[in-house]
Amino acid sequence: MKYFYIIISLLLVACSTTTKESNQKLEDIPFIPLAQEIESSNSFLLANELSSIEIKVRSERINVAIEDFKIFWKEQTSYEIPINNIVNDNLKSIKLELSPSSETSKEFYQLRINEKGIEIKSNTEEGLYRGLTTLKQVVIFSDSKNNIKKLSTGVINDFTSYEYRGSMMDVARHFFDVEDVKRYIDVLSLYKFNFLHLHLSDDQGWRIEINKWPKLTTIGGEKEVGGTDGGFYTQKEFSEIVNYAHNKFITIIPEIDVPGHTNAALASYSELNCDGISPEIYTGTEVGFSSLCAQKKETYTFLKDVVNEISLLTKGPYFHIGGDESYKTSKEDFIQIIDSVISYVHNNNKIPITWDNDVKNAEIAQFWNLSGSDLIALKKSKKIIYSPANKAYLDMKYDSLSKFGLNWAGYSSIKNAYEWDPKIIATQLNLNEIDILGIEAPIWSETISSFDELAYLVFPRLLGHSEIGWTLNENRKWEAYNQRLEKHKIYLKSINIESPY
Ligand code: TNX
Repeated sequence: MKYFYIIISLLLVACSTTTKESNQKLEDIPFIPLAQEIESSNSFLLANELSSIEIKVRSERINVAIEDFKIFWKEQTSYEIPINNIVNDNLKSIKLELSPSSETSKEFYQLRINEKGIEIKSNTEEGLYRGLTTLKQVVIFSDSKNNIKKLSTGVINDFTSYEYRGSMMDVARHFFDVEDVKRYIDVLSLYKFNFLHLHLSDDQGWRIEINKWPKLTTIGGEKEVGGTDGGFYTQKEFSEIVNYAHNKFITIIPEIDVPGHTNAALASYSELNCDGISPEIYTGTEVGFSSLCAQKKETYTFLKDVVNEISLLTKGPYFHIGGDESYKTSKEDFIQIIDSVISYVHNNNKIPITWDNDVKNAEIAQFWNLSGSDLIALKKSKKIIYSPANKAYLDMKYDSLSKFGLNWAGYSSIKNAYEWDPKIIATQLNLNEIDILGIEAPIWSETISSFDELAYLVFPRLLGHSEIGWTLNENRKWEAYNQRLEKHKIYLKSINIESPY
């Protein structure tokens, strides 16, 4: 009798596991960001049955993405999958197709999984790439049967809510090398981010080589917060980052913050200072004490050279010129310097972005913290990028126990960082008529100096911002998101990204 019960219990366990396995539906995959429409059908496809990846697209970037996907497939499934440049309808394969359609939603793609294979279609290369990242998440989170991934069938129709989904890395307060930036780009791309803003200069460091002004990096790049060795990107290295990001459909936005936040430049060249004397290198964390000199002609030569050289190295349409916390610059001087930089940016056919301080002619303002004059500036701008510090700043501590981070904008739990809607903030500020380009989550680096420390603050909150940027607000629910997030934390851990919560 005892054996009878044991056998029955074992059978029950076996049945429940099989049922659990075979019951996973496409809509059960914990997508982040959540896809807009998921229609599951009740079947599955075994990963080892897929014989090849077939692409009908002539695109350098898609080719690179497919090569990368091939490596990913091997890691996840243990199977090799060859790439074919012709499409054979009889083969069970993964097919990528650029197909003209009347679909106008930005970055729209359709991912179809059925017993005959997998198909991703889009109007644009960008849409295809986003579809490929969704397929990656299907593979990562699919159940296995006898160690073979079982991909649930169904159709996903997906598109983005906002055209700008960004993060910012402050490489000035502490320097992060090319490998760190690439590692960050890898994760950003899996979560459908499309912009990475690099804060390349500040009081504590100048991080990009400028051929006409070499001391910016030899002197201005030498140190970082706390007085440890800093660093900088050579122009070649910066181009390497730009290209790496471009192949992952992420655009790099360079920022040179002026006229304040310029101690590193002022320390490198005495002629940029009104009194002709260079200040000491600064390794503290105060803000608002430095300013370029509006009365010196060298200031404008310097700014023009910097904007020209960096513009040549970037592929994207934007150039961020800072403009925040210039407490040592008079209003007239501020306007004179900012207006000049805006014209240099325009001369390079780029669009200037500024922080939301009172900047005339700002085409795009990045909203971070509100005071009266900032609101006027926001109203003058044509477009807004939302980064409200109390929601989107990844350097705010989670709570009083956080090992790193600041708390001037308050603590920001994972829930706090997820539960907000840019449109509601726009309504509260009476900014309805202004175009919301999208959102950006900055990670300032006063308190962090390595990738692991950065990861502590960034993950998992960054994933919430990916969903706010991509998924329609009515489809976002905290409880459901939080359950999906649990699975992503396990995945992130598997690629050595530890999050504290
Ligand atoms: C505000 S946001 C700053 C940065 C600091 C950050 C720290 C902005 C435009 N300026 O200089 O690093 O707070 O949270």
